Amino acid sequence: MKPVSLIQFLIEERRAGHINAELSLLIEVVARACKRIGVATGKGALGGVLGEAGTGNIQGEAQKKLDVISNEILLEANAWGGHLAACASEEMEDPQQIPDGYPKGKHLLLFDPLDGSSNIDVNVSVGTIFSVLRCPDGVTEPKAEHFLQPGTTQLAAGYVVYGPATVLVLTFGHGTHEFTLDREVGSFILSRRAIRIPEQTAEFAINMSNQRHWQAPMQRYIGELLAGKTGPRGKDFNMRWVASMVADVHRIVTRGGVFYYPLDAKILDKGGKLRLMYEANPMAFIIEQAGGAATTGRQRIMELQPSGLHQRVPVFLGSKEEVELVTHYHREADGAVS
Ligand code: AFP
Repeated sequence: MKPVSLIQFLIEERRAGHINAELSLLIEVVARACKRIGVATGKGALGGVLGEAGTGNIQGEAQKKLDVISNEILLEANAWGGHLAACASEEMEDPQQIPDGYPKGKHLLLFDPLDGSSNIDVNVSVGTIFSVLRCPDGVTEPKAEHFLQPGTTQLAAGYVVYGPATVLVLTFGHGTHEFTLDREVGSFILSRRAIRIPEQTAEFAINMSNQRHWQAPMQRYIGELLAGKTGPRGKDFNMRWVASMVADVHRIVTRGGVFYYPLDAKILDKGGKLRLMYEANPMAFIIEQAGGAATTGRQRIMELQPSGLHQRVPVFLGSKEEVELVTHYHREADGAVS
């Protein structure tokens, strides 16, 4: 089979009427920027890119040098691309306007420039996550409120994992597709088209060290998984936790499974750990387009009306049957279902 490059695939999507020229070119710019981030992360200690940047971000987290470098690479690439009205990042409090003198486009881009940054210094896979929205008509200087659109309005979502291989996973709402970077040629090549995630799984991902802080429905559900064959589920379950959402989700996109970051007593005041606009929504779109499910434990993530650019939410995503069961346990506990 002749290899299909990302560029060819984007042309096919345009011919199929799934995307327009501007969105196609925007994805090319984002993919190119991610190749540069991949080069920077690949240098490790030799590139002087490990360790703290000495600055903090809007999340109140200490920034890693590569958080700052990745953010700058994405901002710079998209400033002159001409396909954006503005962009928003996990690393910045407010949206970034397109500098005067550069052409503006009709799209809004949200991104987590380097997800899993606490894993960088220990050489574990990290990634970039992005989501594309339409800029409301007539808006020339988009503010945070113009980004607050439900996940169902996303035009595109994707992530790039910087691991042993550099892999891009992408959806425009017509299936989820995977591209692997051919480092010799420097092109992303289609490696899996129209991915389907198995509905059943025996593999779950959660930070077990938070167990004592979980709410009762989560204690019940995970308790049943851990009881395995001897418990009500009648089968054994295995656990994985990379602590890079992008890597844990890519495992699920590759072989199925579930990923949970529930609400717990430690993060109750924040509403969750993971960010809705540039972690939960894009991952939910990708997972749903591959036949999986994504909820907050109580409702479909993509139907949430966002209330803030850096809003946090509980995340339950992956193989449909398990996500539906754990969501049922939460809704049952709320008395929303019997
Ligand atoms: P960092 O980007 O600060 O490393 O956070 C990673 C993350 O947002 C997500 O990628 C992980 O799934 C989750 O946090 C890990 O959380 P714990 O540190 O609680 O395991």
